[in-house]
Amino acid sequence: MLEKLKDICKNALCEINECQDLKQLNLLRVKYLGKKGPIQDAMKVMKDLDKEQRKVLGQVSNETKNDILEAIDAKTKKLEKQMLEKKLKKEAIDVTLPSFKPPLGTMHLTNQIIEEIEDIFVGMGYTIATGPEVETDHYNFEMLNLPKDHPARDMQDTFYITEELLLRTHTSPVQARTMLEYNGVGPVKIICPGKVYRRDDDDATHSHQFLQIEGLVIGEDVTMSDLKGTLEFYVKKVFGEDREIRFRPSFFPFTEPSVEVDVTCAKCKGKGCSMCKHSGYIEILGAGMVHPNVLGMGGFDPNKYQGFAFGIGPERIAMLKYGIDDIRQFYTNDLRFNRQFNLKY
Ligand code: FA5
Repeated sequence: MLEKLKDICKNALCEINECQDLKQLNLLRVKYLGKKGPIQDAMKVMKDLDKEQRKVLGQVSNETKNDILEAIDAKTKKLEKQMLEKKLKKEAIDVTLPSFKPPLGTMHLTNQIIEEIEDIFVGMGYTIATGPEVETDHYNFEMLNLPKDHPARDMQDTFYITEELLLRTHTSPVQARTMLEYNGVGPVKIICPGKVYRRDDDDATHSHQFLQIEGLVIGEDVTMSDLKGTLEFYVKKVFGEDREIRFRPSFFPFTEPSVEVDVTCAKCKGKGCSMCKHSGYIEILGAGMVHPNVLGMGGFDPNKYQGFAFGIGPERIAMLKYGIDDIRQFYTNDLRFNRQFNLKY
């Protein structure tokens, strides 16, 4: 029996030595050390042996098991080391190779045009104000002389979140917020760029989300000619010295008088063509003198202070400046479109 165990051990060590993968090694473990293995089988004669013989057989069978186990453990470590070395060799990186150049992004045209307009107004002494995009009915409408159920609310179809909360339809609520911050003491000279939202159907000139830049000036001697001079300066800076503006009477509940501002057409320079529908002019923004009610609600004494305000649509400015024929181009993120206007960076 002892000879048989010796043979089993010899065979096992030989097979373990030749084994070349971990899966096969595990099968050998089961084969030799499992319940149905040859060592367990050899132990079946135990019951027919006397005490001394049993002791010797038990000792030898334990030694055999330990020898096989040790050989399997040593082989496992060896195979694992070999596998790791193979993997490391395969995945080795040549750190001296030149790396890939990540493609460089560019500033989006809407951001460029906003920066350009901001620079013009900051150069005239304006500071930049901000306000929330999720706005209250109170600031978006009521503080701007648009009480609930006022018919002019229809001019700006609104995304309501609750009855009191909405996505701002214009940047004009920042006028009201700014006035309250100044506690009725002028002068005020701010612009506010930001996103606005309207339930407009998207088409070539309308988007349900677009940008506006609000302007607000309050002082003790502010007149309509200050508004005109400011906008004329701005238009010439953006479009060129040869462009003229004109005021057309309009209506906004928060300004009185109110105007739409047109600029001479880029194509025909005011003579009239198909682009400007033969009027010679293209509309670019809404503006007016701040309504006394709005000044009053904002904490300014309308007998002491006057102000003007305007609301620019920067996408429409960019469209006119760069000949873009569809506002949806700004929001579809076609990189070929975006890359054309990498003017600044
Ligand atoms: C207003 O939103 C006023 N709050 C502007 C204003 C401010 C007037 C201060 C007086 C004093 P209006 O709805 O006309 O006005 O919008 C202003 C500009 O936003 C438009 O001239 C246009 O350039 C742009 N605009 C309006 N609706 C859209 C739209 N759906 N998509 C893209 N641009 C738009």
